Amino acid sequence: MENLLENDLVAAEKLSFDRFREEVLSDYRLACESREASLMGRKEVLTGKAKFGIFGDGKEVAQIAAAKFFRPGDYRAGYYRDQTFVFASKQASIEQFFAQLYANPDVNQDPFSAGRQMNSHFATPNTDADGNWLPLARQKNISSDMAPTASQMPRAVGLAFASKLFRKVDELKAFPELSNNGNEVCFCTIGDASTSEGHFWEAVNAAGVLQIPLAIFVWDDGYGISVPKKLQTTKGSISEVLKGFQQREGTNGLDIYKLKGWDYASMVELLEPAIQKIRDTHIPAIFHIEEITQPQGHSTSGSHERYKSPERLEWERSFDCIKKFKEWILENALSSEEELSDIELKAKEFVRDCKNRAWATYQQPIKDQVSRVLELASALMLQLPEKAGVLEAEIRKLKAEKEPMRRDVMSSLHKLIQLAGKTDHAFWLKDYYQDLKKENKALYNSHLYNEGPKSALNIKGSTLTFAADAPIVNGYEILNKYFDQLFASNPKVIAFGEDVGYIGDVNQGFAGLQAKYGADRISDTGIRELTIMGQGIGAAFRGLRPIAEIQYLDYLLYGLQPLSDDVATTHYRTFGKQSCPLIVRTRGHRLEGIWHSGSPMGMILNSLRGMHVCVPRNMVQAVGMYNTLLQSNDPAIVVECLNGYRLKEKLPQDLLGYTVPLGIPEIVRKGTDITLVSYGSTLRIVQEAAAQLAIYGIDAEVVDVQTLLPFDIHHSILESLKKTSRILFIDEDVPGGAAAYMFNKVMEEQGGYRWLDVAPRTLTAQAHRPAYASDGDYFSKPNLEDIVELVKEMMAE
Ligand SMILES: Cc1ncc(C[n+]2csc(CCOP(=O)(O)OP(=O)(O)O)c2C)c(N)n1
Ligand SMILES: [Mg+2]
Repeated sequence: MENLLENDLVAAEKLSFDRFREEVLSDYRLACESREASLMGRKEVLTGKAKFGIFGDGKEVAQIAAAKFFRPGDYRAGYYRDQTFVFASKQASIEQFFAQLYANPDVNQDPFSAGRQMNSHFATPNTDADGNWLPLARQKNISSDMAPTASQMPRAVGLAFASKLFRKVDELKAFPELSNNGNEVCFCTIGDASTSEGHFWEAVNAAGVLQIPLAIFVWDDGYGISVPKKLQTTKGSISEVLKGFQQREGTNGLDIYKLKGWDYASMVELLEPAIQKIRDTHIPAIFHIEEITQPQGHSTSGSHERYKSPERLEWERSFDCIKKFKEWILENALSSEEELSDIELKAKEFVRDCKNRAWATYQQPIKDQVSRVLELASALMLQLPEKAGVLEAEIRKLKAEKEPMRRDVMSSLHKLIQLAGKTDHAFWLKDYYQDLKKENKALYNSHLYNEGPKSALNIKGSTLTFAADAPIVNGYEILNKYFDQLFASNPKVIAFGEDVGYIGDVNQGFAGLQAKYGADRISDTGIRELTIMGQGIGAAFRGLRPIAEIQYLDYLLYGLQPLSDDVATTHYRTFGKQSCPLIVRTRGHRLEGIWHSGSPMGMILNSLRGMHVCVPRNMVQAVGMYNTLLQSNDPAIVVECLNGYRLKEKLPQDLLGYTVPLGIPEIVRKGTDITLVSYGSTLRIVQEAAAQLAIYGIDAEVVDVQTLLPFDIHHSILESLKKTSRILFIDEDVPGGAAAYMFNKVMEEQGGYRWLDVAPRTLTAQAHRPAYASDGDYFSKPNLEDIVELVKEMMAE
């Protein structure tokens, strides 16, 4: 009996040793394959088959170790060095990696970005084609990578913050598909040099305060391109300088670990309990992975021999993680030289095959296009023997293109169309040209916004209804009643920002609601606009409906980078695979002083294509816009009128049911003499001006555009202009800002110039920031008298 037991134990031990050995060798194989992908990837760029390459060589072993603890439900917010982590997590194949390197626009080949992103920018879908949320708790999730250094930090905070909500908010227990009780960890990766960015510090501080399951890995290879650590980081060590953030008995903060990037065994051993601790306790951690190398240098754009000393290069060679991994395997008798060489050889063959397949798949549709053009060209030659010379030259040129691109096809076709003139054949050429134009448009210009059922443009407007005895209340009370009903009816909605929680925002929109719905759903944050946006991005990515607040529009600049680089591009850069339905709530326009009166709408319009921009004239309209946005997956910013909270409005009957359609202006005063186009706080001044103009016998039509993005999608302003033949665009942005944008939309896009009797105008604020106090406002921004004067001038013209 005892013998039997002993035999079993021996057998079990042997089995577990075999499994262990198998796992180690499989890791070694993957490290070799990933390295080959880097080496061959670089060659593809240097031989001109790809434009640019950035690779994860030198980081393979650390990433394989980390990926072991990356579970279904977890998130990665990383950067361009993480190919091995993503391969190890089985979220990318090597063939897909090459498809992206070649910029293959077929989303089935490059499922991360459909050729829209540089290589090593990975992503996994968070919605299906109809915009329904996928079961994120059951899949490994990668939020689409970005190139700006440290831009992954704000959203990493949000991805981890969502776990805290899913764990702490009872109402969210109803969504097990989205989270397993908040047990998910966000794996965030960053280069050593990028920790110099403010984004990093703000994110670390926020994570330390919030206590969220965030694992930050710093891949420390000692350089940010050419600039060494001593010029990047105080004391030359990120873990050293972060010590004050370290969590201790009875404090918040983060755990800090130091690891060596070539030491496979120690990393695996340490990471297992460390990641589990994050999962269990939600105490975030930093893993400072030191002694990492970069065998091929930063990217294909330069060579590191220019800035690394011979000693450093020599050290990098001897501490190459794959070399060290191999030594460790041999020292521990887990394998033989022969077996490992065989693995290396097979890795090379495997990657070469993947690469060749990716290239052939990328080229095939283009080659088909070339064949079709050549066919058309030959047929044309028969019709136009007198032009045989030029046509032959064109055919030869296209045939000589060894690696043709879509643009070569378009350019050839265009030339052939010119040569074909009025021949019958021109029809076929033009037909094919138009087909390809359409196809390329779908490949390169689609998915800026949701295009399916979750597009905000699908949401129809509803009419307002009022009870016979509807009370007249302050604007902020409308919002307060609305948010109360919203939080009661939609468990996915959360709100946060500076002063949003305890006092219910500086204008009392959320007054009393934290006490009612809990300090997790309606919360105060530190003064950190960047990571407030990040909190919103991550939460939106995970299927919640965050309303993230920027206290005053003037401070949007602090949070603009993640909105512009991340939110506004998410849907586009993933070919519609990811959505980020964040609502940014802020208040602005028309108060006083350089930093409390801004209306930088041109800045917003130009940096946030990919978001909707709502500029409600009052709080009832704001409510209608929030309702519309909450039914869609598109992200948006809503700018409430700062001076509107104490203005009286009639309380509608059905706040939750009221929707304002986006891109549909409203005529707030009918008139026949001139069209005055405006929005937000300035609109009220325009309305007052219109009333005064009526006294002088001028009948102005006043149009509230309601949303700047989208803008007047049915061209209703043109209809007004057809009637009045005069138009003036008024706002309080700088000259050339949003008023110029509206002008361009109506004149060029809507063809408004055809209906003009007098020159169209814009009336804007001065170029400088507004001076303080009421006189400062009066002389800095368009005022009633300015509007009346200008309109009279236009009427007299
Ligand atoms: C905001 C921003 N500034 C500059 C760059 C250009 N840039 C790309 S990578 C890089 C160095 C990053 O070094 P590090 O964070 O150490 O990562 P590594 O490449 O060494 O892994 C720089 C300066 C950028 N992409 N984004
Ligand atoms: Mg570096």
